[in-house]
Amino acid sequence: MIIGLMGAMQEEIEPLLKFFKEYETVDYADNKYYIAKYKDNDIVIAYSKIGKVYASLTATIMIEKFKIEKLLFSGVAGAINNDLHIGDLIVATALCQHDLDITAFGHPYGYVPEGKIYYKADETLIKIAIDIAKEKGIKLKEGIIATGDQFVANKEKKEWIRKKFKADALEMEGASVAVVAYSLRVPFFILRAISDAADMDAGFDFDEFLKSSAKNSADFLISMLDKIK
Ligand code: 4EZ
Repeated sequence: MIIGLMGAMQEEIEPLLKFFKEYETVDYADNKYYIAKYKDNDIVIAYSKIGKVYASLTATIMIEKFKIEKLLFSGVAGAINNDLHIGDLIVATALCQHDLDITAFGHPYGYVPEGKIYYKADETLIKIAIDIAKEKGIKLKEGIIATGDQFVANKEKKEWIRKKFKADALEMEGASVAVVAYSLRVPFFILRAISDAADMDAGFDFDEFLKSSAKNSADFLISMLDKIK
């Protein structure tokens, strides 16, 4: 099988590249794609750059050009749910776009005609994650992740996203990866470790915890590879 592993930032895929050690680098569409082997599987790794547009581009290329058959995303996120603390893992059950707004025409937030507000992640991959977390005694929250092209560092904005979307965490790529993978019928999985609480201190916390939280998330993703069939 060909498995795609994706992040948004260099720091988010660095632990993956370290794990695989040997890989081939392919330059494509102004980005780099790293091709590795793991047991019987081919692995394609890339970071997209931050935001929904770059993430959509990378997810599409992984599927259409590199022919990946599952797409797993690893990275960091801002916490909304108070259960989530820095370093904690959250797996998305569903994702939505908090910055998508044509409410002027009577549509709900996060919705455009012929689209959906929520995109559900693959249940089999989620189950694998839950089983591993139980086995290893790792805290893993399941919840809704809200995506938008903004670094949220504001309590009111975060509260608004919580209320409108029942979201547990927020970031800037997940839902766009979800739309691409859903549309192209590739099972997808979005994992994040908390780097900040999307509040006044978010910028500072993010800088402080990006690396350690990105590694938490990447290490967990790696532990899933043996169970993907
Ligand atoms: C986006 N990612 C942050 C990229 C920030 C700075 C150079 C995750 C994230 C996030 N996104 C962590 N905390 C966040 C927050 N509070 N708001 C949005 O996916 C790049």
